[in-house]
Amino acid sequence: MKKILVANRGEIALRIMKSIQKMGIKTVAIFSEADRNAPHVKFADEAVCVGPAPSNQSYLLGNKIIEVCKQLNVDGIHPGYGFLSENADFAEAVEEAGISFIGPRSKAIRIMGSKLAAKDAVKKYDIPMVPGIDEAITDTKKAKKIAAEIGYPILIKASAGGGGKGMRVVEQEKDLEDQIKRAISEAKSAFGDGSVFIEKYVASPRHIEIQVLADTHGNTLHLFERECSVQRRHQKVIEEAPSVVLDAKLREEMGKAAVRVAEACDYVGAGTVEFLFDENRNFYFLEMNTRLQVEHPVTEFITGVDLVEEQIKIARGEVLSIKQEDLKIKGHALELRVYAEDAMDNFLPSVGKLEKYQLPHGEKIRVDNGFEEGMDVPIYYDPMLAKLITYGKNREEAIQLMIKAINDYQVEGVSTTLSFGKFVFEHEAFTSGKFDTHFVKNYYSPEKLQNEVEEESKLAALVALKQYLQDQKKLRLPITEARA
Ligand code: MV4
Repeated sequence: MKKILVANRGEIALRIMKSIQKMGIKTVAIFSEADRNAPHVKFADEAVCVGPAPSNQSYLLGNKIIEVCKQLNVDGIHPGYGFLSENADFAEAVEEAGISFIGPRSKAIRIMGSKLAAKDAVKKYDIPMVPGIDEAITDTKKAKKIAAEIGYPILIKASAGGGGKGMRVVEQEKDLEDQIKRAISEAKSAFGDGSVFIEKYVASPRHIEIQVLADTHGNTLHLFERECSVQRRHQKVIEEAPSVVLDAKLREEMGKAAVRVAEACDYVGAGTVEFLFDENRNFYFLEMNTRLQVEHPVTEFITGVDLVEEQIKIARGEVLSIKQEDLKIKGHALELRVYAEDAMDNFLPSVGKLEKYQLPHGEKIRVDNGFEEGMDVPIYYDPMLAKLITYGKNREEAIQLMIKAINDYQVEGVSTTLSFGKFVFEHEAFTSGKFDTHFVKNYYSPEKLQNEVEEESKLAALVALKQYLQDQKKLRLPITEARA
C-alpha cells in the first residue's frame, strides 16, 4: 500500500494519518466545506473537498469517496469510527472497486449490525448470553410465556438498534403487549426493521469490552478489556484499561469468549466485543463493534500496540506478528472525552469559537485532538473536541495525572466537559472502583459541579491571598536581611 485515504474528520482522522505516515505511506484527507481549514486537512499529503457541511452531503457519500480514490490512485480506505465505518454496503463497494477496506469484511459487519443475526452466529460457540430469546417477536402470547419464564423486569430491544436506541424496560406482564407494539413501531420507523426481541433486564451492569485483532490467516487474539461504565445516555464519557473488577481468571475467560465471537463471524481486523458484567460477576455477550473505537488509546497505552498500524498490516495481508502469550498488561490508562458541551446545562452542545485552546503536555499524557485555537466548533458533527488520555504505573497515578492534565487544559470560548470529568475522577465512587452504568444518574447534578467549582475558586483565592501577603512581607524586609 502506497496511499491511504481516511474517510473521516477531526481527531480520529489525524490519529489514523499519524500511523499511516509513520509507516511510510502517503495520506489523503477528505473534507466538507465546513472543515476546509481543519487540522486533518493540513496534515494530509493530499486533501479533497467532497461536499457541503452536512454529513449526508459529504462524509457519508460512499460512491463519491470511492471516485476520489480512483482519481488519486488510492490503495486503501480507513473509515475511522462513525460515518461509513460500519456500513456493510460501503465496505463491499470499496472492495469491488479494487480498493482495500481497512476493516472487517462486509459479511462480519452485516452480521454484527443485526443483534439477532449476531446471537444466531455465536450460539454454537459457547458464549454466555443474557437469558432471553434469539428470534424476533411475532406473537405476543408466546412473548408473555417467555417473559414469565425469564422473570420480570425484562428488556425489549430492537435487533437493528444501537447505542440504547429502541430499548424498553418492562416491569410487569400487564404492560408487555403495549410495550412490544410500541417497540416494533418505533424500530420500524427508526431503523426500517421492526424486529424486536426480549432479554432479562440486568439492572446495574458494568460495561466491559474486549479488544480483538484478527488477521486474514485465521489468527485471532485479544488485547484485554476496557471498562466504559461511566456514560451518560449511552454516550461514553470516561474509559479505562484495565477494569478494576476483573481478576486474571475472568479476564482470560472473557478474552477467550471475545476471540470466539470474532471467529464466529470470520472476523478480520480490529474489533470490540461488548459484555455486560453483573453484581454476581457474570458476564454476557451484548454485541460486537466492527470498527476502531473512540476509546482504543487506553488499550494502546497498556499493551504498547499501535492498533491502527496493526489494522493496516492486516489489510496488507500480513500475518499477525503478536502472539497472545506475549501480550501483558502494563500500568493503567484513563480516557476522558472532552466534549464542547455545557455540563451545567443538560450537556447541551456549546458551539462557538475556541478563543483560547491549549493542551496539556507530558510523557504519560496523550491528547488525541482535532482542534486549534481560533477555530469554530462546527454544529454539523459530533461535538467531541478531543480525548485526554493519561497513563500511570497504577490507577491512582493515572487519576492524579488526569486531574493535573485537566487543570492544565485551557479552553475559553466554549463550555467543555473537562470540569465534569474532574468531578468524576475525584468522586469516591469512581476512585474506589465501586460504580456501574448508573454512575452519572446516581451521583451527578449540576449543583454538585457548581459547588465544586466554587470551592475551588475559594481555594484559589486563598492561595493567591497567601502569596500576596508573603510578597508583601518580603518587600517590607530591611535590605540587609533580604540580601542575607
Ligand atoms: C442491556 C442492559 C440491561 N440488560 N441488556 C445499552 C446499549 C446497548 N448496547 C445495550 N445496552 C444495555 N443492554 C440487558 N439485557 C443495559 C444496557 C445499558 C447499558 C449498557 C452498556 C453501557 C451503558 C448502558 C446504559 C444503559 C443501559
